Amino acid sequence: MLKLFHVPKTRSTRIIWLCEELGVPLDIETVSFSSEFRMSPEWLTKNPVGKVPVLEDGELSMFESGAMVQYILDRYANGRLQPMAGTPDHALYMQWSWFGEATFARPLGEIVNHRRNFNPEIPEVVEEMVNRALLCVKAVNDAVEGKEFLLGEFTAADIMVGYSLMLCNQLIPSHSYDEANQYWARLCRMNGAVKAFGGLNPGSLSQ
Ligand SMILES: N[C@@H](CCC(=O)N[C@@H](CS)C(=O)NCC(=O)O)C(=O)O
Repeated sequence: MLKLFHVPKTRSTRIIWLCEELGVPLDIETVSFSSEFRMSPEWLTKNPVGKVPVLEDGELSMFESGAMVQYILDRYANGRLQPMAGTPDHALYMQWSWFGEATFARPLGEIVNHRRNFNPEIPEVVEEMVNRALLCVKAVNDAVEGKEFLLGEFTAADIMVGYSLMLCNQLIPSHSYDEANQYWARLCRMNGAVKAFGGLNPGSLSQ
Protein backbone atom coordinates (compact mmCIF):
# COMPACT_ATOMS: atom_id res chain seq x y z
CA MET A 1 0.00 0.00 0.00
CA LEU A 2 1.08 3.58 -0.63
CA LYS A 3 2.41 5.25 2.51
CA LEU A 4 2.34 9.02 2.93
CA PHE A 5 4.27 10.97 5.52
CA HIS A 6 1.92 13.89 6.10
CA VAL A 7 1.75 17.24 7.85
CA PRO A 8 -1.68 18.93 7.87
CA LYS A 9 -2.08 21.94 5.54
CA THR A 10 1.11 21.11 3.61
CA ARG A 11 1.64 19.69 0.13
CA SER A 12 0.90 16.20 1.43
CA THR A 13 -2.76 17.24 1.13
CA ARG A 14 -2.35 16.87 -2.66
CA ILE A 15 -1.71 13.16 -2.24
CA ILE A 16 -4.61 12.62 0.18
CA TRP A 17 -6.95 14.51 -2.15
CA LEU A 18 -5.83 12.57 -5.24
CA CYS A 19 -6.05 9.15 -3.57
CA GLU A 20 -9.50 9.97 -2.22
CA GLU A 21 -10.76 10.98 -5.68
CA LEU A 22 -9.27 7.81 -7.20
CA GLY A 23 -10.28 5.46 -4.39
CA VAL A 24 -6.65 4.40 -4.00
CA PRO A 25 -5.88 3.15 -0.45
CA LEU A 26 -3.34 5.29 1.38
CA ASP A 27 -1.64 4.70 4.69
CA ILE A 28 -1.13 8.15 6.26
CA GLU A 29 1.45 8.77 8.97
CA THR A 30 1.37 12.28 10.41
CA VAL A 31 4.87 13.55 11.21
CA SER A 32 6.23 16.60 12.98
CA PHE A 33 6.87 19.81 11.04
CA SER A 34 9.53 20.98 13.53
CA SER A 35 12.90 21.79 11.99
CA GLU A 36 14.50 19.39 14.50
CA PHE A 37 12.49 16.52 13.03
CA ARG A 38 12.85 17.59 9.40
CA MET A 39 16.61 18.04 9.73
CA SER A 40 17.14 14.80 11.67
CA PRO A 41 19.45 12.29 9.96
CA GLU A 42 16.59 9.79 9.83
CA TRP A 43 14.22 12.19 7.98
CA LEU A 44 17.00 13.44 5.66
CA THR A 45 17.38 9.90 4.34
CA LYS A 46 13.75 10.17 3.16
CA ASN A 47 13.76 13.83 2.11
CA PRO A 48 17.32 15.11 1.51
CA VAL A 49 16.25 18.77 1.73
CA GLY A 50 14.35 18.39 5.00
CA LYS A 51 10.87 19.08 3.64
CA VAL A 52 7.52 17.27 3.49
CA PRO A 53 5.88 15.26 2.05
CA VAL A 54 7.40 11.84 1.44
CA LEU A 55 5.62 8.99 -0.33
CA GLU A 56 6.65 5.34 -0.26
CA ASP A 57 5.41 2.50 -2.42
CA GLY A 58 7.30 -0.66 -1.54
CA GLU A 59 10.94 0.04 -2.28
CA LEU A 60 10.16 3.34 -3.98
CA SER A 61 10.57 6.53 -1.94
CA MET A 62 9.72 10.00 -3.34
CA PHE A 63 10.10 13.58 -2.09
CA GLU A 64 8.39 15.86 -4.69
CA SER A 65 4.61 16.19 -4.42
CA GLY A 66 3.99 16.84 -8.13
CA ALA A 67 6.02 13.79 -9.11
CA MET A 68 4.06 11.73 -6.55
CA VAL A 69 0.80 12.87 -8.14
CA GLN A 70 2.02 11.86 -11.59
CA TYR A 71 3.32 8.49 -10.36
CA ILE A 72 0.01 7.65 -8.69
CA LEU A 73 -1.90 8.63 -11.84
CA ASP A 74 0.34 6.63 -14.16
CA ARG A 75 0.45 3.54 -11.95
CA TYR A 76 -2.96 3.37 -10.30
CA ALA A 77 -5.48 5.61 -12.11
CA ASN A 78 -6.14 3.73 -15.36
CA GLY A 79 -6.28 6.94 -17.37
CA ARG A 80 -8.45 8.86 -14.89
CA LEU A 81 -7.83 12.50 -13.93
CA GLN A 82 -5.36 13.27 -16.72
CA PRO A 83 -5.78 13.64 -20.49
CA MET A 84 -4.04 11.16 -22.79
CA ALA A 85 -0.27 11.77 -22.96
CA GLY A 86 0.90 13.51 -26.12
CA THR A 87 -2.33 15.43 -26.70
CA PRO A 88 -2.67 19.23 -26.49
CA ASP A 89 -4.94 18.75 -23.47
CA HIS A 90 -2.19 16.79 -21.74
CA ALA A 91 0.25 19.61 -22.49
CA LEU A 92 -2.12 22.05 -20.80
CA TYR A 93 -2.67 19.62 -17.94
CA MET A 94 1.13 19.54 -17.40
CA GLN A 95 1.36 23.30 -17.73
CA TRP A 96 -1.18 23.90 -14.96
CA SER A 97 0.31 21.16 -12.78
CA TRP A 98 3.77 22.69 -13.00
CA PHE A 99 2.33 26.17 -12.63
CA GLY A 100 0.66 25.09 -9.36
CA GLU A 101 4.00 24.19 -7.81
CA ALA A 102 6.78 26.00 -9.69
CA THR A 103 5.11 29.37 -10.24
CA PHE A 104 2.16 29.79 -7.86
CA ALA A 105 3.38 28.01 -4.70
CA ARG A 106 6.79 29.67 -4.95
CA PRO A 107 6.00 33.24 -3.82
CA LEU A 108 3.60 31.83 -1.22
CA GLY A 109 6.34 29.60 0.18
CA GLU A 110 8.68 32.59 0.26
CA ILE A 111 6.17 34.50 2.41
CA VAL A 112 5.99 31.57 4.83
CA ASN A 113 9.78 31.19 4.95
CA HIS A 114 10.35 34.94 5.29
CA ARG A 115 7.94 35.25 8.21
CA ARG A 116 9.54 32.27 9.92
CA ASN A 117 13.04 33.74 9.59
CA PHE A 118 12.55 37.51 9.93
CA ASN A 119 10.86 39.09 12.92
CA PRO A 120 9.77 41.75 12.26
CA GLU A 121 9.14 40.91 8.62
CA ILE A 122 10.41 43.21 5.86
CA PRO A 123 7.17 44.62 4.38
CA GLU A 124 8.68 45.27 0.92
CA VAL A 125 9.72 41.64 0.58
CA VAL A 126 6.29 40.33 1.56
CA GLU A 127 4.56 42.85 -0.71
CA GLU A 128 6.62 41.72 -3.69
CA MET A 129 5.68 38.08 -3.04
CA VAL A 130 2.01 38.98 -2.50
CA ASN A 131 2.00 40.75 -5.89
CA ARG A 132 3.58 37.74 -7.57
CA ALA A 133 1.02 35.41 -5.97
CA LEU A 134 -1.88 37.64 -6.99
CA LEU A 135 -0.68 37.55 -10.61
CA CYS A 136 -1.04 33.78 -10.33
CA VAL A 137 -4.55 34.11 -8.90
CA LYS A 138 -5.41 36.33 -11.86
CA ALA A 139 -4.04 33.70 -14.27
CA VAL A 140 -6.26 31.05 -12.63
CA ASN A 141 -9.19 33.45 -12.57
CA ASP A 142 -8.92 34.06 -16.31
CA ALA A 143 -8.36 30.37 -17.09
CA VAL A 144 -11.53 29.14 -15.34
CA GLU A 145 -13.83 31.80 -16.76
CA GLY A 146 -16.76 29.90 -18.30
CA LYS A 147 -15.32 26.55 -17.16
CA GLU A 148 -15.79 24.39 -14.09
CA PHE A 149 -12.15 23.37 -13.87
CA LEU A 150 -8.86 24.35 -15.49
CA LEU A 151 -9.18 21.86 -18.35
CA GLY A 152 -12.98 21.94 -18.36
CA GLU A 153 -13.24 18.53 -16.65
CA PHE A 154 -11.65 17.93 -13.28
CA THR A 155 -8.04 16.68 -13.51
CA ALA A 156 -5.14 16.30 -11.11
CA ALA A 157 -3.95 19.75 -12.30
CA ASP A 158 -6.83 21.15 -10.22
CA ILE A 159 -5.37 19.36 -7.21
CA MET A 160 -1.91 20.81 -7.90
CA VAL A 161 -3.30 24.34 -8.23
CA GLY A 162 -5.91 23.76 -5.50
CA TYR A 163 -3.24 23.33 -2.83
CA SER A 164 -1.69 26.64 -3.88
CA LEU A 165 -5.08 28.36 -3.73
CA MET A 166 -5.57 26.97 -0.24
CA LEU A 167 -2.20 28.35 0.85
CA CYS A 168 -2.95 31.67 -0.85
CA ASN A 169 -6.25 31.80 1.00
CA GLN A 170 -4.41 31.42 4.30
CA LEU A 171 -1.81 34.07 3.54
CA ILE A 172 -3.56 36.71 1.44
CA PRO A 173 -7.00 37.05 2.92
CA SER A 174 -8.63 39.55 0.63
CA HIS A 175 -8.77 39.91 -3.10
CA SER A 176 -11.57 40.08 -5.56
CA TYR A 177 -11.16 37.57 -8.34
CA ASP A 178 -14.69 36.21 -8.61
CA GLU A 179 -14.01 33.36 -11.03
CA ALA A 180 -11.11 32.14 -8.89
CA ASN A 181 -13.30 32.41 -5.78
CA GLN A 182 -16.05 30.34 -7.37
CA TYR A 183 -13.52 27.80 -8.64
CA TRP A 184 -12.04 27.54 -5.14
CA ALA A 185 -15.53 27.03 -3.68
CA ARG A 186 -16.18 24.25 -6.25
CA LEU A 187 -12.90 22.55 -5.34
CA CYS A 188 -13.65 22.76 -1.62
CA ARG A 189 -16.91 20.86 -2.10
CA MET A 190 -15.09 17.84 -3.55
CA ASN A 191 -14.83 14.78 -1.29
CA GLY A 192 -11.08 14.62 -1.71
CA ALA A 193 -10.61 18.26 -0.74
CA VAL A 194 -12.79 17.82 2.33
CA LYS A 195 -10.72 14.80 3.35
CA ALA A 196 -7.41 16.52 2.56
CA PHE A 197 -8.11 19.88 4.16
CA GLY A 198 -10.32 18.56 6.97
CA GLY A 199 -13.08 21.05 6.17
CA LEU A 200 -10.56 23.85 6.33
CA ASN A 201 -11.98 27.19 5.24
CA PRO A 202 -14.28 25.98 2.48
CA GLY A 203 -15.50 29.47 1.66
CA SER A 204 -14.17 31.98 -0.83
CA LEU A 205 -10.76 33.51 -1.27
CA SER A 206 -12.05 36.89 -0.16
CA GLN A 207 -13.05 36.64 3.48
N1 LIG B 1 8.51 21.19 -4.37
C1 LIG B 1 8.35 20.47 -3.12
C2 LIG B 1 8.21 21.52 -2.01
C3 LIG B 1 8.15 20.89 -0.64
C4 LIG B 1 7.94 21.96 0.44
O1 LIG B 1 8.36 23.12 0.31
N2 LIG B 1 7.28 21.54 1.52
C5 LIG B 1 7.03 22.47 2.61
C6 LIG B 1 5.71 22.13 3.28
S1 LIG B 1 4.37 22.24 2.17
C7 LIG B 1 8.14 22.34 3.63
O2 LIG B 1 8.50 21.25 4.00
N3 LIG B 1 8.67 23.48 4.07
C8 LIG B 1 9.68 23.53 5.08
C9 LIG B 1 10.83 24.40 4.65
O3 LIG B 1 10.97 24.70 3.45
O4 LIG B 1 11.61 24.77 5.52
C10 LIG B 1 7.13 19.56 -3.21
O5 LIG B 1 6.22 19.87 -4.00
O6 LIG B 1 7.08 18.51 -2.54
